[in-house]
Amino acid sequence: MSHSFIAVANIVNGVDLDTFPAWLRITHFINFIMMGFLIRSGWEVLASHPRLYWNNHCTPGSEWIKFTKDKVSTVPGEFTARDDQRSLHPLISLPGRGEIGLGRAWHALVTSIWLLNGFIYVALLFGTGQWRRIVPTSWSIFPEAWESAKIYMGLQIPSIEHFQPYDALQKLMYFTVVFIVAPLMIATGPIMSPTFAGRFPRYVKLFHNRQTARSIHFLGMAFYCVFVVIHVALVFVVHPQYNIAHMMLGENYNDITAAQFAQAVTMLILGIVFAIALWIGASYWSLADKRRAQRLVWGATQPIRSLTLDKMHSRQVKTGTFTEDDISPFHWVNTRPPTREQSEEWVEMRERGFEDYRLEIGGLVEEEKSFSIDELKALGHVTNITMHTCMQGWTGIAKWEGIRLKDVLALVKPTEGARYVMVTSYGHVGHMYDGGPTTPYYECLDASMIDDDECILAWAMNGEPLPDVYGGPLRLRADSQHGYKMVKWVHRIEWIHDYHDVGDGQGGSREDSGLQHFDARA
Ligand SMILES: Nc1nc2c(c(=O)[nH]1)N[C@H]1C(S)=C(S)[C@@H](COP(=O)(O)O)O[C@H]1N2
Ligand SMILES: [Mo]
Repeated sequence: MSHSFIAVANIVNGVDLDTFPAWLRITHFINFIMMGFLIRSGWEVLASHPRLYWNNHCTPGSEWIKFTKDKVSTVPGEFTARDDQRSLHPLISLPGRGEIGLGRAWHALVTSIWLLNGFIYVALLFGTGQWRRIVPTSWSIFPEAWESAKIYMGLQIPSIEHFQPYDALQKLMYFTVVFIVAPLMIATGPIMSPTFAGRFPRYVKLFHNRQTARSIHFLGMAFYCVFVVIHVALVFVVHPQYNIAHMMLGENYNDITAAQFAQAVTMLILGIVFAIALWIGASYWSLADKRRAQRLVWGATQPIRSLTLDKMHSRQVKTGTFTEDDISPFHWVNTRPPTREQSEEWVEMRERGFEDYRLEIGGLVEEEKSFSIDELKALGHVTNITMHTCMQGWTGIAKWEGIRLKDVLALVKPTEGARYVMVTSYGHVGHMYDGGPTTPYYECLDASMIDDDECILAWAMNGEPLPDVYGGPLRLRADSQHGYKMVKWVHRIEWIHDYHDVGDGQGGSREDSGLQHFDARA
């Protein structure tokens, strides 16, 4: 490899493209660290439903790619979405061990930092004229890139003049990374949120549907992984001294001393070790005290959610996003119905066809009340065709019939201090936050959720009485939120003062043991 580079002054329109300014090197390094975090936490989320589709129904067998050999029975409830979850090692995912709640928390936090860093980078790129490095200004970029490609295909290395400032192929690649793939990731990311997807159904349609958006988001990640491998390999294979000197010190190799170059190499090695230590350290830090991680990592992005998602309500019904034709032929089931050990009462009621079921409403109310399904039916009746989004990633569309929660709550008078509504199931949570014996599944709702038009208590699904596996005889549907808020096999509804006083104080079973975050929307 040539050690003496021809010094070419790369001054274009008065902008020096020969040196890398400090801001470029710093944002590049921050981006590198954040990409590692994003990919690792993204894998955590993906592992919780390791299948990708082009259709919203997520019908088993219709995946275009899956990372599991498990066969899914098409008898609902025989093989659940929980059974399908995979747990990854903390060395490769963030945090690992199937902790999807913390994985999502990290993904949100790092996205915020990555976005901020990216905006600063792009602003400075245009502000300083450095954009000429990566934005092609002439169609000749394509034939030039083809020339470079031919050189690489012959296992040769283009001469150094090609890289001043950038080789055409390199320029095209970087342009794609920054101005095509990153915007695509930013555009598809919010669609993963049921709140956002429910609020902006027409926006989702730009990407065909939510699962298409999820698949594109996955492909963007795959692109980045391949890019990083090729990019890093080429940095070290093609004129490495030139690249390392630029990346670390900003200067041309010819302009620095041997000692400075040694310093650049040391900085590079330290930088990489530092990044890897941060990535893996974040996993073990999270797993060492999950409650602390849940509080701090979710907490860091709560102000952003308060200003955005928490203000949104689903408009799936109002806009008629889905019709009878959209109903999913197969709808995933997450947890199985209560067992006799969990609730003798529910099992026996089911044997009697739920004819003596009564919904209890109590807590901080002037007078406790209870209602049979028939009484509820007489009080109100709405039909909602909506898409269910589980935070694991799958979706399903169904027609739900029931009564709006707020109409039921209007039948009791809350007393002073009643602020939240707690919905408790006959069924138990899968595992407890403290590893102890399981207790009934519950979720709390705040004022904005209670007031949501698409928050209903449903007794029928797709025109049939609500089947056992889907929460019969009565379940909650809160379609402005993730599936875990929608308690199945509802036993009791209570007005409470503060969710910190119930369960383990996090706002629901999935918040207590699944490390999700209590807020109205996510
Ligand atoms: N009682 C109870 N309700 C529950 C759950 C649970 O474990 N127990 N899981 C929740 C989650 S995470 C999801 S995604 C939905 C799944 O509803 P489905 O099984 O009807 O598709 O139920 C929610 N309601
Ligand atoms: Mo879920």
